[in-house]
Amino acid sequence: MKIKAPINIALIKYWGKASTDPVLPTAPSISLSLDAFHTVTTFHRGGPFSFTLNGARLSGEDAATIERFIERFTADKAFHISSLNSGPTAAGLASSASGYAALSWGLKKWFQDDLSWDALTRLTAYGSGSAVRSLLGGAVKWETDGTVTALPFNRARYRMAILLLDTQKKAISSRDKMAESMKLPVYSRFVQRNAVRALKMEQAMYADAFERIGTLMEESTLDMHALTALDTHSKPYLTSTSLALWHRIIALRQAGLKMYVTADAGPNLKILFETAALDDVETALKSFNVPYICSTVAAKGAHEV
Ligand code: 2P0
Repeated sequence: MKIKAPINIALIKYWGKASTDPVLPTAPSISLSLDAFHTVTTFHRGGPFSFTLNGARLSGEDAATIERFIERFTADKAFHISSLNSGPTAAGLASSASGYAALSWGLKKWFQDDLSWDALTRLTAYGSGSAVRSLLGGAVKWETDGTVTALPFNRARYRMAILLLDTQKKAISSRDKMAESMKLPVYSRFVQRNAVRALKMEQAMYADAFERIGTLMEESTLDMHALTALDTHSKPYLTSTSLALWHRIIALRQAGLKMYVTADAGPNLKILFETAALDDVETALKSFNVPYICSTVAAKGAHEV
């Protein structure tokens, strides 16, 4: 059995856990599932159990983490799994989201096909919080009570470009960095602002109001990255290159080319724009002289292929 799941990029960021058991976020987040990169995970019958990621067998703590996750679904380990990410792994490009979404969907299919949607999403969140959003296509909301739902979204109208500034593994995991952010005195205000933004984003998506969607996305992004810059234990995720390109995008927007920027647990920028502006956006992106990929919004979340 083979399961494919898309990456997702948050427009309203998930940045902090209200609870780790079960995994619940401090504020709602909203994402778009993207066709740009995905994970394909294959389940093979017969033991001994092993997990291969991008061709290399996991060992040590990485293997133990995956085994603990699998044990939430089944005690039977007479199978092995191979998982392939089509994009870079652990570089802030949502590989853990597509990876855990494909894994949990496959585990449900093989061992617990009658598992409810709510039970599946709750189990998936133990792997990676953002993975719950890769279970669905289009725009997806993950709420503070753990609920995961699709939002109405005009998929065809939008594209997202991913600028690949640095595809090395990130120096600090988002899990550790968000824990540091939560210690900051300003963190509770971030949560309040992000919860309000999530409500406004939902309304903007209903209204298909591009500028509101883009502005709310940038606000949530900058708020999250301010927290990563305020924590003194490790470097912020955005680099001088990220910020320089961000400035160029703002200048282009002021000149009339509507592009809005986001970034996750790494320096790579993602740009939301209208499909109708694809040619003009590509001309602009080429002038940046960095590799990029323009993505459509995925119709489907995790599914069997
Ligand atoms: C997001 N990120 O909403 C945010 C924005 C990165 C920046 O969710 O600790 O792998 O495993 O639940 O989901 C990345 O963190 O974290 C993430 P855990 P996850 O997409």
